[in-house]
Amino acid sequence: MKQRLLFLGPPGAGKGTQAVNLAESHGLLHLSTGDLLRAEVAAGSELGKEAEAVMARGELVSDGLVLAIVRSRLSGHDGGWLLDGFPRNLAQAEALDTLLGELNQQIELVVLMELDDAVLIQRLLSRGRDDDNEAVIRHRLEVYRGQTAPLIEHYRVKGLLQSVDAAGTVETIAERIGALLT
Ligand code: B4P
Repeated sequence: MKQRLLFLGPPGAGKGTQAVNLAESHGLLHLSTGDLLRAEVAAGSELGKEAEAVMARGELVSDGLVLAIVRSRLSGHDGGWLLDGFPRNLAQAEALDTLLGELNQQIELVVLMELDDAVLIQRLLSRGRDDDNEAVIRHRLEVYRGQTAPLIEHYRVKGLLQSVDAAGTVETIAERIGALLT
């Protein structure tokens, strides 16, 4: 059973939704950089203050901040993990490769969740988080296409990438992902 996983896909594809369920059912460490950054914002920490305005605009928080968070959580963790929303650009992916080399760990599977823009936008508008208004959502989609989508090729050439149709019920999509883990 694969237990070092990475979820990739546009905002609203359901990465967080699937990651929470899968991490719980398989006993994996769930590392969502979005959730961790929102927790820093809520706590009013220096890091949170730096991240807040960037997130509200739908842009990416600086690589250094995000990497520090990921490094502190993965170091000293020997079990399985699920990275959700990280890496988000090539610099983060390369830094992750270096970090995992240091920790003597390897990604076993990258799940790419694919969904049409119209459905993504609808899902995010119904969620209604602070950064879920239409203008910001459209900007997040542009940032995804420009900065995150190149990671698809990065992981495809490593032979790690599997695509999943992210349309349908939460349960149906969970079954599709579960079938890739054996
Ligand atoms: P994230 O927190 O990663 O959030 P997301 O990509 O918008 O959402 P996700 O794909 O996880 O969708 P979800 O399951 O919630 O990023 C937010 C911001 O944080 C970024 O814009 C950036 O500023 C910053 N950030 C995060 N990571 C970063 C990094 N590495 N580097 C720099 N900056 C970073 O689902 C969305 C909605 O759809 C929910 O309401 C859900 O209930 C619904 N849904 C899910 N599955 C469904 C289904 N099957 N059917 C119907 N609805 C469904």
